[in-house]
Amino acid sequence: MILDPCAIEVHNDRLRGKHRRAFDFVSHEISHIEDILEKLQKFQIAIPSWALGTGGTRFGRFSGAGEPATLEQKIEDVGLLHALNRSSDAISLHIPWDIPKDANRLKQFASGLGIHFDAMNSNTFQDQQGQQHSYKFGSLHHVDPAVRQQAIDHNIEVIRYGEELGSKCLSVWLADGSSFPGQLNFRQAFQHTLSSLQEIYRHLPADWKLFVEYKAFEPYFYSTTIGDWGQSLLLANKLGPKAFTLVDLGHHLPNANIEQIVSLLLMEGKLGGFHFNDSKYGDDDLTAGCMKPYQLFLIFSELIDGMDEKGIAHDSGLGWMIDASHNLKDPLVDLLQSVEAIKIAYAQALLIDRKSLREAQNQNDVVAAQEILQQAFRTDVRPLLAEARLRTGAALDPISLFRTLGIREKLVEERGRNSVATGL
Ligand code: AOS
Ligand code: ZN
Ligand code: ZN
Ligand code: ZN
Repeated sequence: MILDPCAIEVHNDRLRGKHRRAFDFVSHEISHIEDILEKLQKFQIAIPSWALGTGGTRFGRFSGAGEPATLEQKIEDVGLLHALNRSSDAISLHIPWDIPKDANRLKQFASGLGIHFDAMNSNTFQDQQGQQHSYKFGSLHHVDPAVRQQAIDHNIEVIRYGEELGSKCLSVWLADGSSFPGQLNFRQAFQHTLSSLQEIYRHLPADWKLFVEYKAFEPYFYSTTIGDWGQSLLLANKLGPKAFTLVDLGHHLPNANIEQIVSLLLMEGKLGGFHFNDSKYGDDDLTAGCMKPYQLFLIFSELIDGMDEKGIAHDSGLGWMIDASHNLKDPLVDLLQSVEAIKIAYAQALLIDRKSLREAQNQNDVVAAQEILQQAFRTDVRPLLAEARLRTGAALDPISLFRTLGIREKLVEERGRNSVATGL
């Protein structure tokens, strides 16, 4: 047992007095505090298996010690996060990095830690050992039908694994694109992608969703076959009611207005889910909220407004997931930071005075509208998150507890210094 449950109680008892004072201070000003706390307690963010190890850069990988080397250990890591913050109750797997050998046993092991299996991710952006055809020139969009078929079959296999684990969603991200003008016939590449996805969609169980992730550039730098939300939405609309657009915050051209994109996708009933991360330049995959917390808040503002209008449950209506990976921090601590940042933005957006905002908008009162948003954004909601954690048996300060308990050191002791996670 890496984390002794009593340790959380001891930790919370020590911090309780200080927390009370901070909580009382902010909560007096908030009329619907209980409603917000309830929502915060329910809000869960899935953890991608590939974020549990240090990520690579284009130039090298610097693995940390004690990374999870097996799928069990990855689940164990997410279980640890969830025990600390009670906000990460699912893991998102990636095939072939996380092939489940004994799905039933894994399911049991995970549910013992309060963890279930979120979206399954396929991989047709790398060639695997023994694979017949190469993805060098793409997968679902490839000019050769045999390559397309191989990629289709892989996605169907991923669905099968997911079914065994109780997942309900397939996320497809393609590296398909081109780096040089003239390399591709755009319309043909798009049509091939559509017909390949249609074949995958035919194999999607009735209660599953298919998420189509777009990305403006990288690994190719002239065109991406699913390059933006328009292309993803076009595909999702043609595929049918189980297909949705997935928004990864790092996948836009610089300065894109992501909050406007998500508001329209929601309006169309085609927003499937999120990959949270933050960036300064491109798909930097940094910790959520570390660069542009106001953008994250504005995105949540649109999400809440749109979800409430449509009666979509905040906690279960959309797929919330982190997609981050980098080289510098302990991945578990980093994930705690990301979850906290996402929930801060969510809580701040819950504070927005919607009625006054609508009035200001209808009267073209620009100043009032801005003031209303900034009033919410500038509120320190951290005590609300802490209170929600306290009420669910999580730690008041997960990061400090992780560090004082020496959790990473214990993992290193158990797994060894050279234990490395599979992934990029
Ligand atoms: C790639 O840039 C995308 O963000 C993917 O969602 C993800 O990082 C990948 O599928 C990991 O395997
Ligand atoms: Zn992503
Ligand atoms: Zn990405
Ligand atoms: Zn990213």
